[in-house]
Amino acid sequence: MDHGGSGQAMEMTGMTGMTGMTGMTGMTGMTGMTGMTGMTGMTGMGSGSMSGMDHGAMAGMNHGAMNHGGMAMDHSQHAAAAGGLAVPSTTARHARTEYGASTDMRVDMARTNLDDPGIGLRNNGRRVLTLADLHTPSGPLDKRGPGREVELHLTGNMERYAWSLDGLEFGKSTPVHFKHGERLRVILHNDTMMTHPMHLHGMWSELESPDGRFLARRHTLPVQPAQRISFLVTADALGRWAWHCHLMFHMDAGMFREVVVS
Ligand SMILES: [Cu+2]
Repeated sequence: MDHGGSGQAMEMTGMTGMTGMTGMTGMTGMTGMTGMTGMTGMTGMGSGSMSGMDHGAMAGMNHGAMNHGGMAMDHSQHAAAAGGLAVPSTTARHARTEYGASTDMRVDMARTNLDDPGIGLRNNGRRVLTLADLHTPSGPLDKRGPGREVELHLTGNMERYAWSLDGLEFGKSTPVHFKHGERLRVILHNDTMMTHPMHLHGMWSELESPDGRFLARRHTLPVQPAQRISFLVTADALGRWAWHCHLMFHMDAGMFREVVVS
C-alpha cells in the first residue's frame, strides 16, 4: 500500500466535503469530530476559497526554513500519567506551543477507533482496508511494555498553509529524544482536518489497538482527522532519525521532527 498516495487522495476528498463549512453546523461527513475547539479561523472557508487552492504551488513553499529564533521549546515529551501504561492514555495534552499562529484548531476529544475507512470512503458499498484489519502474525519484536509515553500532536493552520508538530514547524523545533534500548509508547493526536501518514525512520512502529493490544509492525501510519493512535517503539537504532508526514508538501511546510536515539 502506498500510504502517501492514499493520504493525498483522502485529503482532496476531504476538501470537497467541506464546502458547507461556514460554521460548525452542516458538517455531515465529519463523524467523530465533535471535540474540536478553537476553530475560529475556519469560518471564512467557503467552497470558493477551497477550490482555488493550488496544491502544486504549495509544494514549493518552504515554511520549514523560517527561523523564529527563541521558540525552540519542545513540549512533545509529556511525562506519562502516574499509574499503569497497559493501555494508551486518552486525555489530550496540548502543548503550550499549540496556542499560536501555526495552529488553527485543537481536538480535545479525539476518536481512537481504527476501523474508519476515512472521509469519502464510508458506507459506499465497497470494503475498505483499515488499520483495524492489519495484523502481523509473528507478534511484536519486543515483548516489553512501554516504559513511558511520548505524545505528539499533528498541527496546522490551513489558511497559512503551515504544518507542524505540537505547533512547531521543523525550524522552530528541537529533537525528540529516545533513550537507547528503551521501549516506549508514541501517541499521535491529530488536531487537523487532514490525514497525515506519519513515518518514523530507523525503528519499527508497532501499532496497537485502543486497549493496548499489538496489531501490526509498520513504517508509516496514517492518522485521520481528529484521530488519536498509538504505537510502541524499541529505540534500538543509535543516531539521528527523520520523523515526518509523508505528504511532501506537509513535510516541506514543517511537519517534520528529528529523533535522536542516544
Ligand atoms: Cu500531513
